[in-house]
Amino acid sequence: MKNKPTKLEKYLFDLNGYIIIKNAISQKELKACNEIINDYKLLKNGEWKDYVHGHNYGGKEGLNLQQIYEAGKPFEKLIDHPSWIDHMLEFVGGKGTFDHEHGPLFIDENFANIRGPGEAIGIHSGNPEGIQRNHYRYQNGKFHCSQVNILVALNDIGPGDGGTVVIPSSHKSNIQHPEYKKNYMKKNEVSSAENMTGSIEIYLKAGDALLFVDSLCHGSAKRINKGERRIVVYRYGPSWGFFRHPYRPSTKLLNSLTSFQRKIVMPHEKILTPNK
Ligand SMILES: O=C(O)CCC(=O)C(=O)O
Ligand SMILES: [Fe+2]
Repeated sequence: MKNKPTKLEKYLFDLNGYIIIKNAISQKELKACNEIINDYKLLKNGEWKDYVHGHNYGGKEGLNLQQIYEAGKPFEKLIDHPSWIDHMLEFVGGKGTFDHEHGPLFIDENFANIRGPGEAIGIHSGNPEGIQRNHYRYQNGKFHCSQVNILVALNDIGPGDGGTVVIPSSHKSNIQHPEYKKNYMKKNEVSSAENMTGSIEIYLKAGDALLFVDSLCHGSAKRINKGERRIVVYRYGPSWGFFRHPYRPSTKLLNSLTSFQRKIVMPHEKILTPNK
């Protein structure tokens, strides 16, 4: 059953720039995703396994498994998961306009992230940056966001585990946070998100998801505990968006998807050329 965004969720998303969806994926789905991650997590930066790429920004952000939607059915299911697909349609918006002609949505990046002790992603984003790709807009009673993320916890994320940190409402802020240091992608530097005034750390149970507009100022706390934090992130925008990184879905994946999923992964299924 599809989980439609409630009036309260729409209110809170508009107000804060994020909502939490409890039990977004089932225990069975969680187990299946984690078993697959066990097979991929030994990838090093720059290495491939099948169509999944080990990736890191060069700092202490942990390992990204880019193109995780290539890693099997449990990750394909996340493309249009009933717990959040209607939220994405609502918040990215464009229904009933020409924006939907070639597809309702587009995933421009999808990855799992595995992070160990001492690792974090520093604070980034925020409305004052004014970036087109991730902007927040509400007009004429409708949402028109350029990028909305679903971040699913694949294990419990509590104190010391390196939870995602957000500055609520910063998707509407007009002033750059005076404590903001834009250094999260520099080598060996992690600007701490958790100590910023006004920030809150989000704790999630395995299977819960954080849904947020990417212009929200966010990052993560540094992991202090032993072990690893596992999350999956899929980023949704309008069908006319483009891939963030130079990855493309494999033919194998495209052939395995439903028509609706294919439209989200590769909006223009049929390319028009003079020869066709
Ligand atoms: O790791 C997190 O909690 C946030 C991830 C994130 O914001 C990103 O990868 O852009
Ligand atoms: Fe981010």
